[in-house]
Amino acid sequence: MATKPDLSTKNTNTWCPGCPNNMILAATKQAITNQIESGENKQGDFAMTTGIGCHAKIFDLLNISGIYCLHGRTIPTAIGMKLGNPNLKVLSFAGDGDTYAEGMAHFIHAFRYNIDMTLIVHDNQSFSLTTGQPTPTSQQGYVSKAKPQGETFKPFNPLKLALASNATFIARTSARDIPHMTETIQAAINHKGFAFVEVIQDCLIFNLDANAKDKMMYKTEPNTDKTTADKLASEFDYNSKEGKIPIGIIYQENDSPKK
Ligand SMILES: Cc1ncc(C[n+]2csc(CCOP(=O)(O)OP(=O)(O)O)c2C)c(N)n1
Ligand code: SF4
Repeated sequence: MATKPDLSTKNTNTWCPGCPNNMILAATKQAITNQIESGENKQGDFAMTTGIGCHAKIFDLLNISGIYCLHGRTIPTAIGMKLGNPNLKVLSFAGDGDTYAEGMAHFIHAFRYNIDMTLIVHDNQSFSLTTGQPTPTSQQGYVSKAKPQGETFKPFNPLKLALASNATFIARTSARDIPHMTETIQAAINHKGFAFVEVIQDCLIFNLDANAKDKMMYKTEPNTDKTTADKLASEFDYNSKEGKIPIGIIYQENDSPKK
């Protein structure tokens, strides 16, 4: 029988009380636990990288090895880790600011390289650690200290960008739904190739208008068809609080090569 994993640390939790990053941590722990208890992996198989931001504090609270990277550099560091030890299951935690702004070039090329690892983006539509500047997924009109007259730029859709970059695994889940997040993260861990999981996450302090989108969300079946994936990815307009947000495996290429 597999040993019960010990994924907690004794470090102080410095997230705001009730921050949904706690839910992402809980789901990640559960996904790793499921992998270990099913005999697929050992705790020592897992390693992580994080960016810099509120999301990155997961580094303090998840008991696996890793590197706390530079802002925007969580993906290339994870790729280096995986190339150094191909037996590792590497989880890369990133913010929307972290990955869709400063780290954007790494995000696009990671889909081409299709290295066997998992990217989890905590998308709260805000650069929260640095007090709420707008990111590339913030909605137009978002008023912050950085843009007191409101964000003027249109947000882009990272799932559509991933599809255009030939991603082999794209999923979206919600930080308000721990079982769905757990299932999605586990599927990403087991995908042979670069698995991108976008977690829609509220921030309790900044960009409050972007919060509470769960009424718009619905669960979709795992999909392997690119045209359907494009339609699913297009449903959520990051600029709007109306319409539908599909969550689940938006696209998975079945014959993705193992790297
Ligand atoms: C190279 C570099 N660029 C910029 C920063 C400043 N910085 C640190 S955290 C942060 C915001 C993080 O926002 P996001 O990645 O969206 O994560 P969140 O805090 O929302 O979880 C920024 C801009 C930095 N520390 N290093
Ligand atoms: S600022 Fe937002 S994202 Fe950061 S810890 Fe607080 S609630 Fe969480």
